[in-house]
Amino acid sequence: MRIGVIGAGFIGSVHGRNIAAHHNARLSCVYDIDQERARRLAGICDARVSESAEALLGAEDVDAVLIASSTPTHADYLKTAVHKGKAVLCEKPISLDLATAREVGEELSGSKVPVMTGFNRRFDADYAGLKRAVDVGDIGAVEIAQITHRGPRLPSLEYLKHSGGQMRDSGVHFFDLLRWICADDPVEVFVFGACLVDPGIAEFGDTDTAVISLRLSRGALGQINFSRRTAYGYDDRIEVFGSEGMVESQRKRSGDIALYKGEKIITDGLNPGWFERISDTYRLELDAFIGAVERGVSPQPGLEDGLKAQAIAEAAAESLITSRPVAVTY
Ligand code: ISE
Repeated sequence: MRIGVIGAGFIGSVHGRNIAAHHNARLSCVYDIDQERARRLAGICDARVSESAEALLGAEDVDAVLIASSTPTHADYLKTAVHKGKAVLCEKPISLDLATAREVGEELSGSKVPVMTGFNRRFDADYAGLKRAVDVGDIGAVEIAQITHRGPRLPSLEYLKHSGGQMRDSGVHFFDLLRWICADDPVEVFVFGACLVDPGIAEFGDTDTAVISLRLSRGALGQINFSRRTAYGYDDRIEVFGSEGMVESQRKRSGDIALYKGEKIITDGLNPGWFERISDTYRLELDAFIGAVERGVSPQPGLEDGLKAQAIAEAAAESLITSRPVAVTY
């Protein structure tokens, strides 16, 4: 599969390198608004540079497009790519605002062109293990799902200003995981948020710390806690508690060495960042995308999943402002 990448920043470069290393794919071209950045990635991956996104989206040597540019550009590129018949893997979220994302969904609803939303965490082996345990009934009926996502450090202010805020940028991943693992949709959300790491980000309406409560359609409750900063690496845990048991995925350490000395046991610490913890998932996600497109089946998670997670994020962002529970409408 010949793939074009739009956006050669951090995550675009991760995707570009993964494509170039994939046994069944080739990175044919790269576009970035910063042409020097595009040249750097293209150079490493033996690809060509496209002078515009439009040229890349219409190129003969592009079968599929990976959209990893800044969030406000996703929706237009996604629509154009599908209209040109190119399969798409689009980074989350689909748009900064739900109305635009929904317009994309409506406009593309009859299309057979495969679209996948970049919820890469679904491809983590531990999270998939949790889902399996829930699916086969190991814990009975789900009653409480609890997710921790902390740190390790505040992204740059420049990134945060254009990210759409903590609920849309970070939250969407976990709203998607919650729906996927519990096989149920949240119907109501309530959020307390704060700026405890950097009070300055309040100026553009963002938060760096949040506690989110959700009610799912079959009655189960969800709870998610976020912090943009830890003093100890990336801390992520998921616990699903049910009528007949509990299943959890624990914090991941960077290694398994333990030093026994005197009265202490000193073990390896946590992964330094979220990327180190989940870097594998980007490869597995790409592999799933390529496999699905080749087999002619819809790649999962699809556009519908992107829209649903975004609807939850939107309700969460509203609750953050109003300090009231907000119903989620899909
Ligand atoms: C970032 O945008 C991501 O996509 C990461 O997966 C997430 O862990 C992080 O919180 C977000 O800022």
